[in-house]
Amino acid sequence: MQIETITTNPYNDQNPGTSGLRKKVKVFQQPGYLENFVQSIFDSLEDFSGKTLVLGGDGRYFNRVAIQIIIKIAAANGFGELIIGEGGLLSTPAASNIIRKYNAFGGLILSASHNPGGPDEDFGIKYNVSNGGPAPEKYTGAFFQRSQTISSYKTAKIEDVDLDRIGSQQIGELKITIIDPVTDYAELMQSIFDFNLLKQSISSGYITLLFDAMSAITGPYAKRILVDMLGAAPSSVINAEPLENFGGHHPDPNLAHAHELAERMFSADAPTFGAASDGDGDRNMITGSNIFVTPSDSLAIMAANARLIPAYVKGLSGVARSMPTSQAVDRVAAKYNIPCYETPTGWKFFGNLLDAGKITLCGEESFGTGSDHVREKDGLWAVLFWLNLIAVKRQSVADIVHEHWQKFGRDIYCRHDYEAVETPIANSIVEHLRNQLPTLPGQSFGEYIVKYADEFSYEDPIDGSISNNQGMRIGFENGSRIVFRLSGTGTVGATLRIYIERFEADATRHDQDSQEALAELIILAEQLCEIKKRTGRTEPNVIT
Ligand code: VG1
Ligand code: CO
Repeated sequence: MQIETITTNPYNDQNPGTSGLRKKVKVFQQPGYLENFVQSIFDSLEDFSGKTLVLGGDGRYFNRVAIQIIIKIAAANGFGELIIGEGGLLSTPAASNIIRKYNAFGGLILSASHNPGGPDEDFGIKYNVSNGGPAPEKYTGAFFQRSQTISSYKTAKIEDVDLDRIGSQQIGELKITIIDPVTDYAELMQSIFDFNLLKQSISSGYITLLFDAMSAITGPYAKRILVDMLGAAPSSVINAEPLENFGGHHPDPNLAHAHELAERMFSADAPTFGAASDGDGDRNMITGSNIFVTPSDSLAIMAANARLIPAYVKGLSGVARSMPTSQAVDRVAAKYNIPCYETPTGWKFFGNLLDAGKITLCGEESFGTGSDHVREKDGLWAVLFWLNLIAVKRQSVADIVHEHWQKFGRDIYCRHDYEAVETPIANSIVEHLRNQLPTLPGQSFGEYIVKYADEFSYEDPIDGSISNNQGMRIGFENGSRIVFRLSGTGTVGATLRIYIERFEADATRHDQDSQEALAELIILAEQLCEIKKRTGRTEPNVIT
C-alpha cells in the first residue's frame, strides 16, 4: 500500500462541541478540513496499530465522500481492520454496539444528528472510544490542540471501497469489512426486550403504532425490528427511506419537527403509540394517543418500571440525568433508594458511570434516553422499552403517565430555544446572567424565592475530572428551577436554551398545559436574561 504525506495548514475552529465537530458541509469541503481533523484524532490516540476502527454515519449529504477519505487516512495510519456499515450507514447506538461487540479500538461516527442535512446544511464527525461511548473531554481537548498545529496528514493511495457490498476484503495490511448495519443491533434489542410478548400485543391489535423515521437513519432499523420481526404493518413506519437531505426537514423528534406524526397522534383515530427518532437514531420522542410524554418524564417512568423489562428485572444500580433534565427521575430514585447522579449536558458524561456499574439507566431532556446496553443514547431502544411496558402493564400511554404523576407528582417542564442568536449578543446575555448570580439567593419574585444561583460544575466521581461552566441554574425554595445554557451543537451563531420546571404535587392540577403552568417562571426567565429585549425577538424558535 502506497502512503502519501500531504502538507496541510491548520484550521482554527476544530473544537468539538457537545457531541463532536459540527459545521456546515461547505466548511467540511474546504481543502484538508476533514483530513486535518481525522489526522488530529489519530495523532492524539496511542497504540492502535493493527487494531479495528468502526466507521459509519447517518447517511446525510457528504457521508459517502467523507467515508472514502477516512478509509484512506485510517489505512495510512496503520489500523488493521475497518468495520463499515453497508452504504456507509450506522446509527449512533448501532455504532456504539459494534465497537463493543467486536472489541474495536474506537469508531468514527459521521453525523450532525438532529441538524438538517444537504449541501448547504450541516455535517459532523465524532470519535467514540473503546467502550463505545463518545470521547471524553480529555480526548476532544487533545484533538483540538493537535488540529491547531497540524502540518501534514497521511493518506493511502487505494481505490474507493465499494460500500454497498457486504463482505471482507484485504488491501495490503488492511482488512475492510462491510457489515449489515442493522443485524447486530436487532439482536441486541432482542436480548433486552420480550419480543414474543411484543409480537402478540401487536398482532392481536392491542398495540397499534406509528414510527416516524424522519427520512433519517432509523428507517432501516425500524422496518427490520418493528415490521419484519415484530409484525407491525409496513405503513406503521413513515418517512422510512434515509435521504441525504432528510427530505428538507430537521430530523429532530419533537412535536414541532415531527409534525406528520404529531398530527396523527393528536387525531381522533390515533394509534395507541407513536414515536420518532432523529438524524442519527439516538433520540426518541414518545407519544400515545393524544398525549406527548416529555423526555424527562419518560426517563422517570422508565426508571420506575424498569423491572418489568427482561433485561432490567434485577432492578437498577442507579440512574443519572443531565443537569437541565427535570428532577422527575430523582423522585423515583429516592423512592426506590437507588443513587441518582446529575451530570453536564452530553452523553460523554454518562460513560464513566455506566462503565463503573454505578448506573443502569440515564437520560437527557433533549429526547435522549439509554442504558448500559451501549454507551450512547438509543432512540429505538427507548421505543421498544415503552412498547414492552405498554404490553406488560396493559395500559395506555396516558394512563401510565397519569398514574406515575399520581404516585410521584408532576415536574411540569419545558425548554425554550432561541436559535442563531448573534454571538456577541449571546455572550452579553451570559455575562449579564453571570453577574447577577451572587445577588440572587434570598431574593423573592412573587411566590418564588431564590434558594441558590450558580454555574454548574461537575466532578466526575470515577476519574475526578472537572468540567466547569456547564450552565447557570437558579433554584427556588419550592424546588422550581430555571436553567440557562448555550448550545454546543449549533453551526450558526449561538443558541440560548432556557429550561424551566416546577413541581406540582396536586393530582387535580396535573393536566395543566405546561406553558400556562410555567407562565410566571417564563416571564421571570426573560426578566433575568433579557433575551427578547436584547435581540428584539418576540418568541423562541422552538418550544419542547
Ligand atoms: C444537544 C442536547 C444534548 C445532547 C446533544 C447531542 O446539545 O441539548 O442534551 O446530548 O445535543 O445530541 P446542545 O449543546 O446543543 O444543547 V445529538 O442527538 O445532537 O448527538
Ligand atoms: Co442524535
